[in-house]
Amino acid sequence: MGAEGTGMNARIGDSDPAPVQLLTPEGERVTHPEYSLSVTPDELRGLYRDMQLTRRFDAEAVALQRQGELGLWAPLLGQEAAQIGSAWATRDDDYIFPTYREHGVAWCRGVDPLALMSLYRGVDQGGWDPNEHNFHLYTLVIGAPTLHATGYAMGVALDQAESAVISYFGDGASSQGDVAEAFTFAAVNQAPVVFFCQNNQWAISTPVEKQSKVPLYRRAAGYGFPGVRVDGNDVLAVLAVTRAALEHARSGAGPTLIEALTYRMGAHATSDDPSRYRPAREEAEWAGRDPIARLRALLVREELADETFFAEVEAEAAALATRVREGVRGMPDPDPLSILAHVYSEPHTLVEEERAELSAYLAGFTAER
Ligand SMILES: Cc1ncc(C[n+]2csc(CCOP(=O)(O)OP(=O)(O)O)c2C)c(N)n1
Repeated sequence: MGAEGTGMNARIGDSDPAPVQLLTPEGERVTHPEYSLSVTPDELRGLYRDMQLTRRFDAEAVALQRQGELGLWAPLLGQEAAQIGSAWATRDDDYIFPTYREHGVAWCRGVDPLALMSLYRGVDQGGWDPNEHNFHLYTLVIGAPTLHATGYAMGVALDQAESAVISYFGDGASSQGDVAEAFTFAAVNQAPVVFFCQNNQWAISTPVEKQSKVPLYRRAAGYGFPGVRVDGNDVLAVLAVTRAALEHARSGAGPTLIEALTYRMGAHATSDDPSRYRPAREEAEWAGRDPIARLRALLVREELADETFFAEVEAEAAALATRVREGVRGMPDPDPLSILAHVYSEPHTLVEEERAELSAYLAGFTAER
């Protein structure tokens, strides 16, 4: 079947297979000739819970930014299935390179949402210990993490470790030279890395048609590794496809490119207004493909969850929002000099000079009072 028939992306040509799907928008499980997934009812409820809690604290972060408590926030609304599904596919020993929007992946790796917010509040330069979670710091330079991930994956292979690496990036980032370099290096070195592209259709105001003449997953063929397109709003399909790609990497067979077709339902960041460039009709269409509603429909259809379960998740989400709100408001301002604390691992004369200059400048404020 041509992908156009799926209504997923009218811009994709007839020769492309339909994106991998294991759960229809109506919440019905379907089979796929190449991908299957065995999940317990507990796991299905766990996936739902993670998506719902992530959505809740993401919404809270947007509200906090509007109240002036955060400098900026990049909402993940709409991308919960792509993130939770792919994160669930990773093992603890796998290493993850996120962009700046991977709040759901961070959540699944045990990174506290408050740590993410401390970065966006500007009171912390990172917020978490990457080695504690095997989850690298957020990177705002688009495309760059694909290179970091490839280098790291080559190291993993040299160490003969049996883990894999996953690198997140967007449809816009796919146009960066860094990504082309990462693909080449990963391919020729058979690096154990999965390139996970969340094609959320827009790179700020630039639509995906301006990024590529072919569907993004097809780019992989030119570099000599497999590319697969998955329905990014289907958490089960994303889990199955990412799990297979990570296994492929761990087995020494090299990289895979996954293109998860999804939609950024909110603004690119809180400084952006998508109504200025995005058709309302398109937004409405994608609202009908909500990833959380889809899994909820399955849970209801198969009687795997009742109203008590949904109410419990709601209550947990509300408690998380409260914790996040109070935590953000209570964050102390950092010592201004701490910005120079980790420039080099050893003392450095230039840094010391800057520290003295900044100290004198700050002392001026006290003297004036
Ligand atoms: C190297 C670089 N160039 C430009 C920017 C400015 N910029 C920030 S986000 C963005 C668009 C990214 O779009 P995409 O990769 O599709 O990811 P999304 O934000 O949609 O998740 C751009 C151009 C940047 N951060 N880094």
